[in-house]
Amino acid sequence: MKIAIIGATGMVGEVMLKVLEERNFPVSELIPVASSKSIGKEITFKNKPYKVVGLEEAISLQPQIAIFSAGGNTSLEWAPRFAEIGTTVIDNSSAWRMDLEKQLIVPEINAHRLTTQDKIIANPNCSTIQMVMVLAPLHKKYKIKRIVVSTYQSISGTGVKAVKQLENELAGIKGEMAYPYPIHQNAIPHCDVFESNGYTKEEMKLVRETQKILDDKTIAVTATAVRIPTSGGHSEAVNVEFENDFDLSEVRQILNQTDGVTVQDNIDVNTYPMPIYAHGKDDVFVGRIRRDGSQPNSLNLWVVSDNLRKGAATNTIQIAEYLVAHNLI
Ligand code: 2RA
Repeated sequence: MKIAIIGATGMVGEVMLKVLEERNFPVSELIPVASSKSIGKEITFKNKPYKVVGLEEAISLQPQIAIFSAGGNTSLEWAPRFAEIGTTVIDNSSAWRMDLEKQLIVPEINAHRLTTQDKIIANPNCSTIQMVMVLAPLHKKYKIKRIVVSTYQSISGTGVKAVKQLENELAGIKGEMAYPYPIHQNAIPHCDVFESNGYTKEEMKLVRETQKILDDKTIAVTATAVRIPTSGGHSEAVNVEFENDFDLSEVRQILNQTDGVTVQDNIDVNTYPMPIYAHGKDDVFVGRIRRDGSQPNSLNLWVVSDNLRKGAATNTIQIAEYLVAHNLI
């Protein structure tokens, strides 16, 4: 497969290259792409050096697949141009996620919707992916009525500037700010920008994308997204009300049998998911599974995942693997 990685020198792009190597994706030719300031830089893939190129050169090389992680504006301008020449685009930005003509895919849940007609495929937001990975099998069994989710999001979701801000704060250095406030010893209830309804875009992604991926607009979702000074992954406290009652042991059994989900849930020995241990892994980890006695048919869960891997890079590459395996490219 001739594959282009658009944003190859960014945090997610670097993880994409790592995951392509780890999963031995059939790359016949790699085209690492970045902005003009990075053209000519050298990256290493499978112990071979590659020169970073610009978008014009990349499109002239006619890749079969182009995985984008370069921001919404680049995706809006370039994804259609690559699709026009027959490239299948998998886009990690929010640009195409809510487009009615585009698929929003978590392979374990809805890859079956993909066809050869899908030339621009949207990768969901990291905090959505980890939540629906756990909720999709439970929705199938008990039908979700309402979700209340609070997220505790890693600074890595914001990017290099945020990681640098925390490093500077820890070192007592005044530097460039990725956030309006210090992040060290803080929790900032402000991920992405605010919308007119008082929610942030990050919170509304959880609402809108969950309904699209689970294909059910009757699911009520409300979210609070908070940035915290961790680097290993996003954590989420999820309260879910079902239409139907459930049995806790059956819930655990369903989750244990779900590909890509690992149950870590034994309070007797302090076993529960934490980003420090999820970091670098592809599974979504779930624990603190307990009935919410304050209302019928309701469950509390704690969900943790590496937002750069299953929340971004790995999910895009699993989509590419599905396309190759099902001859959709
Ligand atoms: C964040 N999910 O964590 C967003 C984008 N990666 O900031």
